[in-house]
Amino acid sequence: MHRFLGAVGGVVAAGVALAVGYLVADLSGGPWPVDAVGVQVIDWAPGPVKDWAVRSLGTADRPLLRVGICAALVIVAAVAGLIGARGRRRTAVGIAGGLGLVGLVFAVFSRSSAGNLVDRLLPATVTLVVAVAAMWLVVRGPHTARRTATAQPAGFDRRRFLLTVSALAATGVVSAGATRVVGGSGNELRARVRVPRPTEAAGPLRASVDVPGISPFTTPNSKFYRVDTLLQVPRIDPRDWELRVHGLVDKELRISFDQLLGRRLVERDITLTCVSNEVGGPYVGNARWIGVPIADVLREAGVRDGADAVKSTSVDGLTIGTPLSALTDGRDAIFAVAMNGEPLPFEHGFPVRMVVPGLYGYVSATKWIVDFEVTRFQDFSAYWTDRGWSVEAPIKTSARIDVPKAFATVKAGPAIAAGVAWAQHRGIRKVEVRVDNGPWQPARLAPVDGPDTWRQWTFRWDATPGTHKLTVRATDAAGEIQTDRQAPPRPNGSSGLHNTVVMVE
Ligand SMILES: Nc1nc2c(c(=O)[nH]1)N[C@H]1C(S)=C(S)[C@@H](COP(=O)(O)O)O[C@H]1N2
Ligand SMILES: [Mo]
Repeated sequence: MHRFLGAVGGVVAAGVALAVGYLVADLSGGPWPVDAVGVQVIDWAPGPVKDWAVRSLGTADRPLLRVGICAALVIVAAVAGLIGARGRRRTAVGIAGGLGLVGLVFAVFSRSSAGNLVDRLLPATVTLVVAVAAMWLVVRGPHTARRTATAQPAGFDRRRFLLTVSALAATGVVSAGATRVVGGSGNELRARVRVPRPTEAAGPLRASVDVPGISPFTTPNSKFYRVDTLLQVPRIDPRDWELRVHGLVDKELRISFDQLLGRRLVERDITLTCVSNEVGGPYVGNARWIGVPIADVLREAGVRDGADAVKSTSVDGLTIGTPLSALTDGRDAIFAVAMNGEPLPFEHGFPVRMVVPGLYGYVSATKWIVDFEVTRFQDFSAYWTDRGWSVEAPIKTSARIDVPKAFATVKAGPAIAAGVAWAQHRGIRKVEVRVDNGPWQPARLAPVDGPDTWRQWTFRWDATPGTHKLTVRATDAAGEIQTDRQAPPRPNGSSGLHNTVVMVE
């Protein structure tokens, strides 16, 4: 019986350590040891595993990774508690300490949202200390009574054990609760930032097409897709933020957040797309951004001959390589500070990120950017290209059917299909829909201001009873028809036509 209790005690010891560590991580901004391990797992995961995770888990992959690591910990902690209950107390405490040390090592070496070493070490150190102390408190219980001369098994002070474990569990629960109450949501950091008035404001938004189920022209921040490789979102204090511009430039620049806001600011609608988006997938969104033209900054720094790329780095050390030409050819590439009328949400790069029309996010849209180096592609490789994705990745012309949903049931008679199409920085000229194997018929296009956003489309058709397949294709402003050749996201973006099967009755 008390072996089982030992296992329970081990789990509680691990739980309290993780809970207290989480609170410290939240307050300090340093990595929770579980996340430190998780980020390294992400970096080490082979490409196909990552692709699978994105494909089948989507944004649930992050919480699942946390759960997986915690589950592994719980099992080891249970075993440690069990061993401790059988009298090998030092081993049990040693295992707890070993696990804590692993967390500490990963906190030092894996990518992390924390800038300085103290913040980095704090949560893992506290977790380690609590883990060791809690495990010791748990396992000493069964062995308080000395073995008696009659060689009876050690007396087990059940009451004391239960008290200890309850106290530990309560500490864990209180820590978890405290995280919710006093935890740094970081909201005050964003609240202090006033959305700057753009030097060049965008025109009023045209009314979004209003078919139930269609993607609105502007994606609300809360619905905007998120793709990155951190478990803990950085919460950078803008007062500590600085962008270093260096490399093949005449003059190095260091730009503070206030200085950035003091520069010429443009407001633009730009659609972002992730290279991992499958045909018809959700990793695309459109927002109204305010930011500083990157070309202005480059002009001030003075680009030297021979440069053809920029290597940008986010606070956690992740790197992205962008063709210099996309930043200087007149398109609206910006250091964005606002998204849909708000300071950037933390998940989307607060306080500053890059946005470059026409390029997939992994080669252009650096969130939490802190370093901007003008360089040559031959002189570096970036995070994603090290993992098998193409060095250059313009966005492929795509179209998506939002309504009807796949396998929806539709009433016979006049029906409507609707969705979005995008070919950033070229623009969409035409969208066509085909019912079954019929002719391609033009869809109606919503007005847009420019080539850098997606375009909503609607299509009226006469639904006849039976099962039908709707297929959509777009043509970009250069007259290039979207290819029907199917390609997976890797290495430079999916292609193929999106279709939806509907039941008409
Ligand atoms: N620092 C950082 N920036 C990043 C990434 C990342 O993993 N880390 N992912 C990129 C990718 S792959 C995409 S598609 C876009 C997504 O931006 P969003 O999460 O704001 O939609 O951010 C890009 N910027
Ligand atoms: Mo992406």
